[in-house]
Amino acid sequence: MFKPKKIQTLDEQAIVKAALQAMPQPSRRLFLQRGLSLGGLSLLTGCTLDNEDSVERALMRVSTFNDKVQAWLFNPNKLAPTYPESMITRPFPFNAFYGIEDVPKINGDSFQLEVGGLVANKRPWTLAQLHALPQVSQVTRHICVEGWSAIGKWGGVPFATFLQHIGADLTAKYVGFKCADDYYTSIDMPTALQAQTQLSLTYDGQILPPEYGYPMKLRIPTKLGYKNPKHIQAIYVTNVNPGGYWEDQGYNWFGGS
Ligand SMILES: Nc1nc2c(c(=O)[nH]1)N[C@H]1C(S)=C(S)[C@@H](COP(=O)(O)O)O[C@H]1N2
Ligand SMILES: [Mo]
Repeated sequence: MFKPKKIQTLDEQAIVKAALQAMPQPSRRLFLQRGLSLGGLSLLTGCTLDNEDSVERALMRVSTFNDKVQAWLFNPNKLAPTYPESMITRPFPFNAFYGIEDVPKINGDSFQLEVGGLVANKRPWTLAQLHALPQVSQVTRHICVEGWSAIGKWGGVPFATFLQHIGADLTAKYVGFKCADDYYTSIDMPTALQAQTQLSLTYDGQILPPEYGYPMKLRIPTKLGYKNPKHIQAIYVTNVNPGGYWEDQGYNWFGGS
């Protein structure tokens, strides 16, 4: 969910910039064409913008509206582009909200993936059990909002297969992820079930290295980098939007790429 940073003063430019950031491409283009103004934001949201709270409320409405538009535009049958292995970016970039020296150290032998919420079978999973499920691989492009993208190869279990194994309520709205480094995020169920969404255990044919999310990450080629959680510790199915580490600081929740 969108929580804009506190707006100190009613600085028109800053507000318009925040509204634009909260907007997905098609509406952003429309607004840029029409020259978005505070008046426009006020018309769009039906909010009177006369103090900080009302501006926050208006921005929140824009963002919630965006999530709905993106969810509506999302085509669960459309595949993200795939690439030949010769196009893999080497070395693949590392990114996290901390430096590479602070990557969590996880003991795979004692590791157990927790499963919870609206699922029939809450038994935790060892890595061996996950490796015993059918494995697939993909070469896709990871796009980070910070302005870089890179092609990589991930292998693991189709996430839809995993959700079936745990008896997830597939009519629920969200799947949430808790990570070993205190990162967290959540996705919509249609994206969770999309054919390329993968519970990844390997990178480039090797066990997923620590910096890329050992012991597992969720690879979602239809979503931006911040919606791809690394070092997953717990997965839960819910109808209450769990938000996310960046999403709760203002990044768009749907985060389509
Ligand atoms: N657990 C965890 N997952 C995370 C992050 C993080 O800080 N912690 N950063 C996200 C962001 S913003 C990006 S761009 C990608 C980076 O993944 P990479 O290191 O494999 O390139 O991880 C995403 N998943
Ligand atoms: Mo990112």
